[in-house]
Amino acid sequence: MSEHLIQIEQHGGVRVLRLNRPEALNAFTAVMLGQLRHALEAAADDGPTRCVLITGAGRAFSAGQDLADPHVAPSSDPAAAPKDIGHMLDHYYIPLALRLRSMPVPVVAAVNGVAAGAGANMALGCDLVLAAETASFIQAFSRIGLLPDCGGTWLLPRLVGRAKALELALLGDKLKAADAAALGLISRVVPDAELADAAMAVAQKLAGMPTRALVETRRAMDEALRLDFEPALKQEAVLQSQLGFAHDYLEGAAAFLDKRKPEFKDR
Ligand code: LHQ
Repeated sequence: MSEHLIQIEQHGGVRVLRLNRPEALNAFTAVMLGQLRHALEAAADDGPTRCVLITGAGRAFSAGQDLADPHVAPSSDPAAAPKDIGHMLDHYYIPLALRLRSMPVPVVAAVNGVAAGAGANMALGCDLVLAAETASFIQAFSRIGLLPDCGGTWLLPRLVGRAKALELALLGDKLKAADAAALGLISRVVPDAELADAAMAVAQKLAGMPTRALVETRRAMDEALRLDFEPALKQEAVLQSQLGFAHDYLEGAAAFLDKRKPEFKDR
């Protein structure tokens, strides 16, 4: 049996997925990416799980693709044909990025240390991103002759605008967590010692909320980014109509009127 490169814990409705190759700053190997995909599928299929929290073991969140992995490492034999590293994207990163963005529950990233390359963009693809004060984000791709992947070219300009997105991507400099928050790249920075508790509190709060409404909000916002104003208004009406027939709305509105705490259960 292969090692547990993704550690899985359950805390009530929160499924914690911990990237677990601390000796290599949680750099992704093909095996690890496969385990992460499997863990996300399992969380998506698990009814009681109402929020996923992704974090890293040790001092890093993730240093991105493991550059020593045989799938991408340049051959020491100059006569060997170059590898097509695009296969890693097609087979591992693209399905993973799509899965993250379409999870039936909200996904929180707790960035506990450096997040570089695909590690950074995997975090930025989550719904809420909290970071420790000493964490950092590096679009490390340009340093090694690549371009931002794992959604970077899509996410960065949308999150921070073209000028800053290009600055981050072209220079590949380390961005401190506080600067990432000031730019609007992430949602919140907390002292290192408080990250685990703060992220769990956010995840537990989300787990107690009307999951379907949260997930439709993510989907509607992603979709609205490519819509004009009027189609976006119409999309809201269609989705709101659907949510209006669901248990959680009926329960939420009734609980408000009854002055009691609602019990949400849709997923
Ligand atoms: C690593 C790595 C690493 C292997 C640290 N690999 N070992 C997709 C598909 C196809 C192809 C390519 O790419 C992609 C997407 C990508 O993600 S491309 C970007 C890949 N990532 C990087 O280029 C980042 C490389 N790492 C770094 O620049 C530094 O390690 C950072 C800035 C993250 C941290 O620096 P330090 O805190 O100084 O730590 P360190 O460099 O000393 O690393 C500690 C250990 O982790 C070290 O191993 P060692 O045996 O010497 O202790 C590193 O070799 C290993 N490690 N990143 N990506």
